[in-house]
Amino acid sequence: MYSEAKETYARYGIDTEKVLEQIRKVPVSINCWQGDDVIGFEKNAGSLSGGIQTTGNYPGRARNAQELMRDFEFALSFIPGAKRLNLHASYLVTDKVKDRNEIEAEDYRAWTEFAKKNSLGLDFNPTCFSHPMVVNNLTLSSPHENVRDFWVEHCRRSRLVAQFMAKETGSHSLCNLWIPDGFKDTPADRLTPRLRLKESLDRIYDSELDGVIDSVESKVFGIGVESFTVGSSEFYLSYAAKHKGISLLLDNGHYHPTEAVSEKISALLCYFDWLPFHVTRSVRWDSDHVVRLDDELREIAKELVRCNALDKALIGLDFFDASINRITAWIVGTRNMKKALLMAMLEDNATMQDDQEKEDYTHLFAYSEQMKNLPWQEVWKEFLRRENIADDFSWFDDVRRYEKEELLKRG
Ligand code: RNT
Ligand code: ZN
Repeated sequence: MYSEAKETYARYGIDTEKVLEQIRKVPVSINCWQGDDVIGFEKNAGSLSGGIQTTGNYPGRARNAQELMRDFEFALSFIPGAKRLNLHASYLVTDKVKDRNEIEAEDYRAWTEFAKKNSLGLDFNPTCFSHPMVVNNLTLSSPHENVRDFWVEHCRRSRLVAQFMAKETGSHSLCNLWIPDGFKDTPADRLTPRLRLKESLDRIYDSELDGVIDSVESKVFGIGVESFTVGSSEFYLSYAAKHKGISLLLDNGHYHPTEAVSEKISALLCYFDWLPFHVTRSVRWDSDHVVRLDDELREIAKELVRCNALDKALIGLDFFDASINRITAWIVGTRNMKKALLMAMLEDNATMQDDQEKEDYTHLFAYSEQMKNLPWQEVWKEFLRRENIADDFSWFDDVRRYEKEELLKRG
């Protein structure tokens, strides 16, 4: 079946062997927080706040680092190609009681060891939510100096942790900042909080760090902070554009419903060296559903391939669904991202781009629909086989077995 598909693709000028070589190398950074409902391992961990929400109570949530690592490794065994792990500061592994403004590289050594063992790159995020120092939904833009200082310190230390991760793994580390800051109801002053956030960012990003790629993540609204978001799209886009070394992270759940992140990629590519992502799926709001192989996911992947931007893209995932088996969520969500990339690589983009330049929109229209008839599934299955992963649905039985033998025994 694969060799037939290979011949079919060859007739369209696509070398599936080259594509298989290429797809293997594109890393996807898998979010650790799908495994435990964004709770983390702090000694006094509270409930999730910051306007984001995990819903569902499927059994088997990872309750500690050992369980999360075991679950993650198990999920990895069904995901082909290069992988990274995306961690939050709240997933530190230490016996000590440490507040967020006290974290150190050592607190994440268990993760760098884990990453080395599993050939993973590591990405990192300061955790500016689920904490009593989030006062009235504000962190870096708070009117209270002590609140701002606390979170500036946390973010500065987070960047040092990312630097440590980069050094240990020999790969870069994306350090992405997202804060929940906003107001439930219409503010009287939108400017002052934004100026304070700008000042806090300047304190956080006062020097470039080896191996660290810094990014800022904007948002429209959160639950309980519906009327105003300090770190809006225009705010962070401008900040990143004006500050060397800062990138803008695109989370496709963070825009108005008819805005498409796929449409923004080429615009940012004109100006930025790096293009970090939180790929997610929003259903009616920023609901962080598990990524499906849907049209927008495919369009994002197509843009990256067509713009020849795979070496600039830092593809990370951001979903957390507690209503289904969490390992299944990791496997299917990550595979979908990779499938979308593979499908994009298996289109005859050269001919279609040529159509556009020659203004032959009729051929472009018909030919782009014809691309949908090509046997990408056979190439996907070949990809799995070459990675020693079963090419059928049997992985699901393995996950069910793991659920029975491991997850259901957790309290
Ligand atoms: C929230 C942001 C943020 C978080 C994670 C946990 O709306 O998307 O990226 O989801 O950092
Ligand atoms: Zn996000």
